[in-house]
Amino acid sequence: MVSFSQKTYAARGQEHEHPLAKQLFANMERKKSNLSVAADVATKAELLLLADKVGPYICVLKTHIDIVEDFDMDLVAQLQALAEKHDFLIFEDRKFADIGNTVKLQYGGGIYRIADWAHFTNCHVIPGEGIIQGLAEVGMPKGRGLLLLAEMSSKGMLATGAYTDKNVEMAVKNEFVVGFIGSRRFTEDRDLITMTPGIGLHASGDALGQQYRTPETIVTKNGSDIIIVGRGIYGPGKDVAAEAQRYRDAGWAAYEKRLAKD
Ligand code: BMP
Repeated sequence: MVSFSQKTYAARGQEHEHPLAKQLFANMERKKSNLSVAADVATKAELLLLADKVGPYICVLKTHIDIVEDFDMDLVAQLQALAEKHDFLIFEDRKFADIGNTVKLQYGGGIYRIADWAHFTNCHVIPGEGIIQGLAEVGMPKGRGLLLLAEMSSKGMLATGAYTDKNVEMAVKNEFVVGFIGSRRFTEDRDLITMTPGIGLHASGDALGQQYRTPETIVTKNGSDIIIVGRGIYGPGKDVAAEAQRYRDAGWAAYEKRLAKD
């Protein structure tokens, strides 16, 4: 059997049973992009400007909505308009980590109402499978998808070995789960999408434990599907659109190289 990472995104989209995964793969193929930008900025204006600049080059915009100090629902409306204009999906990197009943309230309600606008969100499975069930009760009826944090990119992270294996086990059997945050392809049992943060073409890390690897290592060698890039694109003095294009091209070249491998 051909492994999922040897298939094209287009073919995987056609074969996938989850409508959101289908939509994502079709988007990636259309835009020739496996790039997600991590928009870690502190104001509404900065977030909208960044999304507008990188929009043409990305398949997914990753947000940390609780960083935005002047958040309001108009920001969400404007982000949705940009998602429409530039043809990208939205991933709120919320990293839920509580019991099922609590995450249901956090995901569907509160100030942010994440389930109303984020196509993807993610969680830690520390509390056990109930967290997935709680999030699914809110997200499934809205056609959303969940990513499990099977690994992290930071130095000394504890998501390894048996813990990572448990993530994979839970993901395979829960239809609300569409993939993982992690550094590689995790399973052939179902086509679960891996998104990888900690990507940098130039830097090797930061002062707080972040570690960077290249698109080639992550996509060509490890079989991950989407690269997530933050400060590599909008650091001081950077031409944001040019950097986004550079990472988009590097991510896509790494994918094409993977397909060309025997
Ligand atoms: P940067 O490329 O600027 O280092 O940003 C990485 C982004 O990915 C941040 O938004 C961070 O929260 C997120 N992230 C990460 O770096 N490592 C992980 O393991 C999981 C993450 O969500």
